[in-house]
Amino acid sequence: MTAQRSEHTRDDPFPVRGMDAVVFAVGNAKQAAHYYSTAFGMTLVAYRGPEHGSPELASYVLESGGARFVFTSVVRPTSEEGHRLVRHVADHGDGVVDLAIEVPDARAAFAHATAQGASPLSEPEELSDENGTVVVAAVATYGETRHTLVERRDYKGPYLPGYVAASPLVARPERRFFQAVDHCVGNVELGRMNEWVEFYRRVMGFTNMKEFVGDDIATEYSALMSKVVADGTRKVKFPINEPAPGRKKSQIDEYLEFYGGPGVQHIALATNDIVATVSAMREAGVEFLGVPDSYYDELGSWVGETRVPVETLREHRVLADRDEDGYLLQIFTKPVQDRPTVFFELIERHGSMGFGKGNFKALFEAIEREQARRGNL
Ligand code: TYF
Ligand code: FE
Repeated sequence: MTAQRSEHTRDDPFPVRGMDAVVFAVGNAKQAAHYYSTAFGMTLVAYRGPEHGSPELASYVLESGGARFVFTSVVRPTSEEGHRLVRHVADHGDGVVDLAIEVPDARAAFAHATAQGASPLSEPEELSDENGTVVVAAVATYGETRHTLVERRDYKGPYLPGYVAASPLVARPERRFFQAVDHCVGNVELGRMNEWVEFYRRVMGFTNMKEFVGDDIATEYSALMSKVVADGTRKVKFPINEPAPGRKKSQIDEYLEFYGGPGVQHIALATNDIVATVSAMREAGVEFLGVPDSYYDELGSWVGETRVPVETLREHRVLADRDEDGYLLQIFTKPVQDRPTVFFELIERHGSMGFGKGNFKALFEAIEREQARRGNL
């Protein structure tokens, strides 16, 4: 109790413990659970469905270290929530419905957020089972995305009350592919980025990180603007993109068109061996964006010493960037569904707290090649 209370300080009205889960609404959660097991090396740990008193929804909870994904699909809609999720999948395709945040006190977090103007979606509610008690509440963010605020107290169950422990669908990989969610990126409409940055500042006390994509980069390389907000501990980082007028159709406009509005664009996953992870995921059929060979001809001269030599980065098409704090290695998947919407990033950080600013040109050109291939440029 004192430990919980001590996280509340006068200067942090909205303390967070980290990301609790990324929750996806999909057409077929059973198959999604299989894909994220085989292709992302994740492990099924919990399930809730018709066999266990939930006739309406089937939800699969997968973990990789501290990263937790939940895949929900509708078996037969009966309630308001079931119809909402049916509509979400119809309107947006498979996508993220909830960036759930773990907080020390969900009631206080909800009260603060709503007092600061966040739209309440679900009042604080205590959920209990034999494993303990969890308090959850939810507020709205961009598009039809929400933030559930999860207070876990001493909860010992595999996820939330109502879920049962489940066995892995396939053998666990020898090595974890990734161990945490590094950041979650939202795409919002033209001209709305600053409003959402202000939303996170006001509602959650998040602050601007210095990295951003301004007009200069937007018009020269691509057509987007981006700013990053984060909590005081930087465990939760939310970049926000908006389309910008550019030479070509913005990748953000393509997303907004195919997603049917604002939503989560990419989830970045922290790994400590990006080369091994990319190799394993490629082996399992995951497609990554490629950069031209010339990127690596120049890389060696400015990026300096990295854990893996530039020739290995070249072989795996991994990007690298360095700033005053250190360096990072990163790579991006192609969209993981038929709609050109949600994709993933793998990121291996060595000191750098950035997002790969030095790669924006190469990355955005790679994305544009994919847009052109799809006929959306
Ligand atoms: O999260 C970021 O800011 C980086 C860069 O469409 C980025 O991963 C920004 C926009 C985008 C793809 C990547
Ligand atoms: Fe990113």
